[in-house]
Amino acid sequence: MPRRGAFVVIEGLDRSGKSTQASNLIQRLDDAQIPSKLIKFPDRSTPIGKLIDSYLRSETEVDDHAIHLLFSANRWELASSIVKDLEAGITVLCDRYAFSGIAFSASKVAPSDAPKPVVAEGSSIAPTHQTAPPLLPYSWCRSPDVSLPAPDLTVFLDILPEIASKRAGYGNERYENQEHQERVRELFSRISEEVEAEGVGRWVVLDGGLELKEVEEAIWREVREAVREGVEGELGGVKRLWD
Ligand code: Z5A
Ligand code: MG
Repeated sequence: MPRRGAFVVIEGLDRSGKSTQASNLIQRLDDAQIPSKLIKFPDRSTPIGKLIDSYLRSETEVDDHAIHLLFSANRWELASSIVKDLEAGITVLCDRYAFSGIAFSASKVAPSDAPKPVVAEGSSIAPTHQTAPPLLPYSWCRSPDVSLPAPDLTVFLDILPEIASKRAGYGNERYENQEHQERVRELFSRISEEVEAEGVGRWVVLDGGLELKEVEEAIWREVREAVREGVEGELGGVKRLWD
């Protein structure tokens, strides 16, 4: 089997520490003289990325379907260079990927359909909540990313939305509210089950609420193993998402 770099994705809820850990990790890879590259989605530097940036800052309104396709197109812009780097022996570390795309879009509900307490006036019965229907079907959200390069390892940083909401910068952009984040967390759980069932690489859940150093060490152990598998030819060729 060919030797190649490992494709490692860091996913997680907002403010779970993905970008902090990704930059620490790239430094460690560099120190260990492992050829590596850090990429991030959305990549806000491309023309498509600039549109996405404006949408996330709520400066532009874009149809939910269209913005989902733009997030995916933003990944496709880099797909062939990811494969080229992996085949050249470079480990590619990616801060958010297609799993964020599915989780954030499939968790959208119409504002007027948001769950409301259902209780008769004067009733002593505790309120129940209706589940609002999703705006975009889950399978539709998955489809534009079919055939993108598949990660060998996805590290998911789990954190309770109420803890994440206390971290710096929370709430500045679209989607950064606890209700949406709860739905996103459920969607990530469904995605992780599919990744495991369909053999789309390894999915590891780590506690993003721990001390920075503890999280870093736990990620490093997983990444080192993925890099070793790549060097020793155990990863095989680059696989494709959901194939
Ligand atoms: N999105 C989408 O809809 N569709 C897609 O296809 C994709 C994304 C790819 C912007 O993403 C939005 O795009 C995002 C998903 C959606 N929506 N929301 N909401 P982004 O990746 O550009 O978002 P960001 O601005 O980088 O934020 P983030 O990723 O949510 O944050 P983070 O990278 O996970 O956290 P951090 O910046 O590393 O850390 C946040 C703060 O916490 C910082 O002050 C750290 O010092 C602190 N921190 C980090 N770790 C710890 C620990 N362990 N303890 C204490 N404090 C910590
Ligand atoms: Mg980040």
